[in-house]
Amino acid sequence: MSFFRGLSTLSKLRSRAGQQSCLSGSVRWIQMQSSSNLDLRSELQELIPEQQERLKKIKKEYGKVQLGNITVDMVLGGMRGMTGLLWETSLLDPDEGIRFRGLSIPECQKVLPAAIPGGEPLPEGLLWLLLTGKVPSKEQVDALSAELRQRASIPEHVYKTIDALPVTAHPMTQFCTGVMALQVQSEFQKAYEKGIHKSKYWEATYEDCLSLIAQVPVVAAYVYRGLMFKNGQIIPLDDSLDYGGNFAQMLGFDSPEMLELMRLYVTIHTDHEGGNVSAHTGHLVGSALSDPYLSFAAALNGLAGPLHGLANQEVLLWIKSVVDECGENISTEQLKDYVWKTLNSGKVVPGFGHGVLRKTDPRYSCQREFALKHLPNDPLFQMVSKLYEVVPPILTELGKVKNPWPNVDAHSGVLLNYYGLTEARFYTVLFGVSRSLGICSQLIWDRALGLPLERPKSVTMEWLEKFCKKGA
Ligand code: AMX
Repeated sequence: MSFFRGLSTLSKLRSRAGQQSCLSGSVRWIQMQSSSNLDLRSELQELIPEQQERLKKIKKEYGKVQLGNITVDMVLGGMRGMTGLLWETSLLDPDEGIRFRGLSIPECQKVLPAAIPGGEPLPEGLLWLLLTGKVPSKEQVDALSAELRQRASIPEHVYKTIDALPVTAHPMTQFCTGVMALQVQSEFQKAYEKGIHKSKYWEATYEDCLSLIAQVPVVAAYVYRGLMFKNGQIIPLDDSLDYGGNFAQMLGFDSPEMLELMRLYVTIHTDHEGGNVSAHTGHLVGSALSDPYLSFAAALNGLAGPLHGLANQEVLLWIKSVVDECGENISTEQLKDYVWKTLNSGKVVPGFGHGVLRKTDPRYSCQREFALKHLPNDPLFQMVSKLYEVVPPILTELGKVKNPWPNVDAHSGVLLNYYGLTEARFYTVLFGVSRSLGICSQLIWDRALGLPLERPKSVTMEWLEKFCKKGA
């Protein structure tokens, strides 16, 4: 059945949620046998053999088909534009933005189950979609929420390990240390030591991934509520709440709007195909059969870089520095001057630009929609709107920036700040919690499909010079 010719189709699909699959391509759905599995693992168990066969067929029939030419620019340019990875859970189009198993963000907002009528999608629903390619029913999502709550307990040593760090350690350092401390419970590692057969790798990986996804919000909340920001006043998990809602309340926020924001936030930050630093790192480390905790901790270290996930922190700090210096009622001309001042001091404008996207990031747009609905008069939101007008022409004028438009990080901080989560240095941890859903989903498929150790060839400058002269 062909799909996505208009959002009107989506309302029809809602009633059939749980009966369709978009596994067969990024913008095509195929009819699947209806499934009544409430258990995600059983659902996967059914899907894996067919996807293994599919991969075998692709290898056999198309193994020698060329996907493009590798140029010296690509090698020197951080592999931009070089197709070199298999990543099943999402696909990024430079103009249109991300699709999760074929579904754009607005489409996910329409079809994924929500906590309240017409509300934001539940991240558990997106996890189900990423893993199975199917839109889950509300019952399936509720069962998954309950499973995640059951898996969320944290061994005491994890807290002690975090506490051993200086109070001033960056929240991402604390968070990543917590994830590393969780690693001692890895089922995959234990099973591997016992000599598990490779056909069973995915099962132990699944166990670790579901536990990790369940545990990271608790660890993140511990970091937030710790001595750095909230004097160690820890708030326990609420057994009646979903994943995103629970995360917000463990952080100390219980307004219905903040719960909705967190559901949206966690949903949209999960996955952005495979080549970005955090996703690629998780996949690369996982390819050595490092367990999901090791792989995800590595991914977090990449996310902590200012050109990647740390940009959300940088954006709010930058916006606040504009307000400190020029006030909330800054004129357009003054704002332009401030942007130029930033650029002339050799810095980037955080929250703008992208390695793949060439238009406004739909993750930015849906946060803007949220802001227009809930906080249209917030002065910092108005500053973000003004930046949307001011920054792209300036970056275009620079002449070298390939994408002058805002990315996901240009918006998230002002929303969080509005609801009282004002500590910008914590923002990348939120991004990290969400990324666990995407990176872990792909790790499970990496193991299920038996994807190999990643090992691209590298060369030296001397090699390049000799090779190119020979060819010239
Ligand atoms: N401000 C100033 N200069 C920028 C810029 C920005 N927002 N975006 C790109 N440029 C510059 C680059 O630094 C580069 O300059 P150089 O040639 O002197 O080194 C030049 O423009 C070309 O870069 P590009 O090909 O357009 O981008 P890229 O793929 O190399 O980098 C990114 C992409 C995101 C790192 C870059 O746009 C950037 O630094 N943006 C600001 C930081 C940011 O918002 N990061 C978050 C991205 C989303 C995410 O991962 N969470």
